[in-house]
Amino acid sequence: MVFCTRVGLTDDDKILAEMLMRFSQEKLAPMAAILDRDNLSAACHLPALAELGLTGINVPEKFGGVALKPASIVLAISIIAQGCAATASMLGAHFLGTDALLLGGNDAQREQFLTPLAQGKGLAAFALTEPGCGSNPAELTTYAMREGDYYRIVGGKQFISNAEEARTIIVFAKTDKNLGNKGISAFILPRDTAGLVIDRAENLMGIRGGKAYALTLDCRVPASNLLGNEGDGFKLAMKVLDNSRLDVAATCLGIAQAAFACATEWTKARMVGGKPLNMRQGVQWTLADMGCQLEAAWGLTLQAAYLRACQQPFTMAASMAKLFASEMVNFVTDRALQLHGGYGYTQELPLERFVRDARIMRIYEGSSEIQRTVIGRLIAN
Ligand code: COS
Repeated sequence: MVFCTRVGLTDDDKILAEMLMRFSQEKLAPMAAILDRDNLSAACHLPALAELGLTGINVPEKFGGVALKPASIVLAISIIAQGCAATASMLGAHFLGTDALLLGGNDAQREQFLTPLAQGKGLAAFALTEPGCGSNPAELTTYAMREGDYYRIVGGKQFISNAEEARTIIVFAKTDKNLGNKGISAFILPRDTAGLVIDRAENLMGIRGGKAYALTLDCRVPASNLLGNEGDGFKLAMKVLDNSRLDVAATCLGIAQAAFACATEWTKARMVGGKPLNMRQGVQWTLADMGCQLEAAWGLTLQAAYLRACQQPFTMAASMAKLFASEMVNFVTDRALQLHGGYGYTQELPLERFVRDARIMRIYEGSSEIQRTVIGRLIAN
């Protein structure tokens, strides 16, 4: 399948795709199994990602980025994920933090904090989830109290990707305990802030190179580190998540593309009863179902990217893309493993890793159930 013949992609995207495909296959793919097996951080790839401008593809040039259009961002993330899903996931978490600065920050905050992140001088992280709340951020219990020219932030966070490796963490905290989601504010927290304690990384089933940590906070940040006004945090998080759901869909496309490629090659080469596996009707039907699902997910994802590029509302389209692509990648990786038989279940081949990597896609950055809630509410209204 040729990426750049897809609707919405251009000749420039073809050049981008060829360059990234080389990087993904030559640099990322050979390391992917090692990061997974040895539980190492994909942050080892940060210098190379920065050199290619990938740390700032969502950021305008004015703030150190390279400002790709949304469809090109989808393309880029999908190609990174083909080589190493953990690296794509780490970049996705970086974009959560940088998008928050871009959408919620003033120019002084962007210059100070966003520019070095876009240039890849460090990673960003986005600390919304807590031990007691993931799907419903309105229930978060980390508090921020104004103390003169500072805010004191006290609480705990859970499953925060990139936290240990980050240069800057965007932290969400209640500035008014009585206002539900309208009492949530967002703060810029430099990683070296005193009182920030980062626990050891979680031992994850998949995406093991995309590290996630628990945080304990009793920190002070300058009042100028507040993003927007007090109470703006929830809507900012929702806007950032609209973007990030496209990034997750793109990661799903990349993992599924890699699994599908393995399946098509394997079934062509594997002989059963004197003919290649892919000459069997049952196998062809499985490949057909996988291909249809993958193409449908591409369609939904590029449609959402198109709406985003046109500055049209794209919340529903992003949720549809994330929901469908995350379910799709679980289907495609499962069928790809099945077509490989016993070999697929071994760590000699990447199929079992693809299956493990795919599983979190239905959970993080809004579970499938949350996406159905977002879509269902928008349809009903
Ligand atoms: N963009 C901008 N504003 C949005 C928005 C979006 N995508 N979604 C909601 N809002 C606004 C609403 O318009 C509403 O504004 P007003 O109060 O001015 O009317 C406000 O935010 C509250 O919206 P809503 O009532 O829908 O909030 P809920 O508390 O019911 O939120 C969902 C429901 C499910 C949408 C939300 O809690 C959610 O997305 N949860 C999942 C969080 C998540 O993905 N966590 C993963 C970890 S973070 S990496």
